[in-house]
Amino acid sequence: MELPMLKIAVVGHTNTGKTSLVRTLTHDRSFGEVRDRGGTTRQITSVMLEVNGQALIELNDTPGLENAPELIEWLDELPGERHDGPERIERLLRDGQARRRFDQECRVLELMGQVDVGLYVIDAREPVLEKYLDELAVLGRCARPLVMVLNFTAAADSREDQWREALARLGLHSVLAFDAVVRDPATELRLFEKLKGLLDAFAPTLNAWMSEREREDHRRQGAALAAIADLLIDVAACRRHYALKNDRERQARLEDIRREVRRREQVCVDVLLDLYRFGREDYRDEDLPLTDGRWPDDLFDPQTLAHFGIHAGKFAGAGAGAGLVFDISTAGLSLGTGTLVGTLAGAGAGLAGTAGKRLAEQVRGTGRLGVDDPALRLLAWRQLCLLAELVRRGHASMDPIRTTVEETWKRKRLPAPLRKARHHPEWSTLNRESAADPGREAAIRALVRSLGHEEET
Ligand SMILES: Nc1nc2c(ncn2[C@@H]2O[C@H](COP(=O)(O)OP(=O)(O)OP(=O)(O)O)[C@@H](O)[C@H]2O)c(=O)[nH]1
Ligand SMILES: [Mg+2]
Repeated sequence: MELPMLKIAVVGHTNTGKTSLVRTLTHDRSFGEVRDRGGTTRQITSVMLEVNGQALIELNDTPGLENAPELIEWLDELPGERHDGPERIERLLRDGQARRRFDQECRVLELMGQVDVGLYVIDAREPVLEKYLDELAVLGRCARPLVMVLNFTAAADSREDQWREALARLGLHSVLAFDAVVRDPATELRLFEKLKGLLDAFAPTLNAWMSEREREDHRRQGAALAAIADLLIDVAACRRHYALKNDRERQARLEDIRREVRRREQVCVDVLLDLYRFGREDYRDEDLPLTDGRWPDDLFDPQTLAHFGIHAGKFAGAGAGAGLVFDISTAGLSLGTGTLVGTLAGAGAGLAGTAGKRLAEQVRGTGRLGVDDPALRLLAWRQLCLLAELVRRGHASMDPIRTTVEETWKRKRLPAPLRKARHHPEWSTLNRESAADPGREAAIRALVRSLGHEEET
């Protein structure tokens, strides 16, 4: 069914965050130009919100209004038809001289005549000045519904209450508190709900758009879990070999692993931030457990494990250091440094079948290093905490997730796909450039399912 396309104009005084609002609604951080000064946007710019190739909503970003006080006087001086606002606007637009004088305003008013609704963006930190009321009076003559968007409401000096009262006095009751730089799917949804209440004919269009947003949220969460699963498989399967008895080589490989795994974790953090539209420059650290877009505590510091309440492995610090254990490929058997040389081959040979034989051959003469269970638990848990934090910004009540995640990752056995990955060094991109493998893909899918299951409980 063809849904009617809803046309929206985003209007308001200059430098109130109109372009930022369009960016937020389109989820496109590259839309237009945003700067902390007036007159940044000079042209009307349209962008389409589409579902399956069908354009549902047209958003029009506009240059800021700057000269409303003079314009309202000009309009009031026109003779005749005092109460016919649109007629007066028409006369303004037909008057060449006035058009030149009120160029910016005229372009906005012309657009208003072509849209279904206007979003009037207010910098709520500003006092309720006469010039803003003049803008509302001019826009009020366009005979289009207006929704008031109170922007900068998260600022300490926001005057939201004063604005609400002033707007109510003007008979403008469709008001929404917003903060265009904090991406918050819940307020975004409230805005579309508000439009739905105001524009009956577009209810099906707005419903379709809101469902699309919901699907997008699901897809995003799925992609985030896949990114975490990918990281965990890479790290679980990570291996470094060194010649037994060559202590210098062993130390060097240990450092390799630590460096690689830290880098790999950062890749995952960046993917998560990106998925939730937080570039390093536009999220605020106090909202997230990160510092400058990174986890502040080192993954391989025993203090970090303690901080997250995860028990360090029995042999942590015995030589390999926290987070790194020898020969993790022998079916979860952790071997301390003391027993390493003597038992490696034996442990490998003790495994059943050909896999055991292969391991035994591989371990003879070489030691292997990998990342131990506690570090893997920490790695999993902190990415899931970050994800929960990112998701929670949009859905106020996600707190219970934390405890189930915590329970699993602190105490229970590691999920089967990760235990399996221990035996598949070929699955780790930390071991080889391309780790594409059907087994790896299946393990990631299974891991996503088990991670997703926790998210839902
Ligand atoms: N803290 C905060 N800053 C915002 C918000 N909205 C916009 N800004 C900032 O305010 C400044 C102006 O934002 P723009 O989106 O360019 O404003 P505009 O209304 O399009 O400006 P013109 O095109 O010049 O009329 C930029 O520095 C934005 O980063 C908000 O809700 N909160
Ligand atoms: Mg702008």
